Amino acid sequence: MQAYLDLLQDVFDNGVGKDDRTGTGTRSVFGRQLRCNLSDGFPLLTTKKVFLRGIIHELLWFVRGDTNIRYLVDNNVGIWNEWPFQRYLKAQGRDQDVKQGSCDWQYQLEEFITRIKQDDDFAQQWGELGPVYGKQWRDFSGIDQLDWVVNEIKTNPTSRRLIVSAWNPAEIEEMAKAGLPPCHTLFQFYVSPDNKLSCQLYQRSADLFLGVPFNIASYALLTMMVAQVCNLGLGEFVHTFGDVHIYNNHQEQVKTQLQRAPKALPNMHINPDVDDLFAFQFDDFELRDYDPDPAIRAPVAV
Ligand code: THF
Repeated sequence: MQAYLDLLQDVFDNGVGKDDRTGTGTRSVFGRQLRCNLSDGFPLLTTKKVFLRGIIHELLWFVRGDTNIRYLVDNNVGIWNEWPFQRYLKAQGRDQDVKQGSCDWQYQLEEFITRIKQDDDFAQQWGELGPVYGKQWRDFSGIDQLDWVVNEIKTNPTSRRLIVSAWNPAEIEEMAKAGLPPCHTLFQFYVSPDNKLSCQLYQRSADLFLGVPFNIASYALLTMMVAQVCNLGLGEFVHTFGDVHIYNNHQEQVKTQLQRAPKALPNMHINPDVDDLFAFQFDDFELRDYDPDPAIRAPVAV
């Protein structure tokens, strides 16, 4: 994962100050690419501990076509909580009074999440993120893109059209209302002549410190799952970025991380009996030999 650290250094050194939607401010560059060979080990950062349990649940949640945070909340994964909470506060006209990150905000967020857990009607109304990833992957204007692409890889592996798009212009407005228009916008699979599966992601906007380590691991895992159900070996994950940025409130964390040296990558073991992309469960994944440096906490810009 030296490539990730090099990109972090690049954006840290060469990024230019740029305002953003969240009001946090960033250092940003446009157009970069990372690649990793999936047979070298599982690309999970070792220079900070990454929350893999959250990554696996989030991916299974996308693959299920789910867009309500209820499933994540039930599994104690909080990474999508802030967006529905913000919408809830806004709907009540309280978004100005309750300042993000304050004690009051923290307390009210916890109360909100407890209600999502316990009250089905409340969860249905307020836990919904709109037609985000899960919806587009499984039901883009009626098309189940994941099911389609797996079949296509199996029956037509030389195809150059093995694409799944989360960017649905007709529904962008609706995504923006409750959650976010997709940051990881489109991905393409590639089957090499020696039967190895690669995947390239185009990410239009990338929170390099917080989000990207999640995104890399998530797409690496998705590629491994698709390779397994299609009986293919592992090729590369290619990660192409549009606006790649470091938030101004992540600078100290970035410096800490850049002082650390990467260790050997861990290995991901997937239950070999699963042959259906939609049948994977949390317990089918086991990470071995992961020996990371300590986690580095950072706030997420909403
Ligand atoms: N918005 C922003 N500003 N950054 C993002 O990375 C991002 N995402 C998703 C949607 N909008 C985004 C949400 N994904 C964390 C990780 C991924 C997220 C959101 C938050 C996060 O806080 N990670 C912490 C640990 C979390 C925990 O332990 O609970 C970390 O240290 O990695 C990117 O797709």
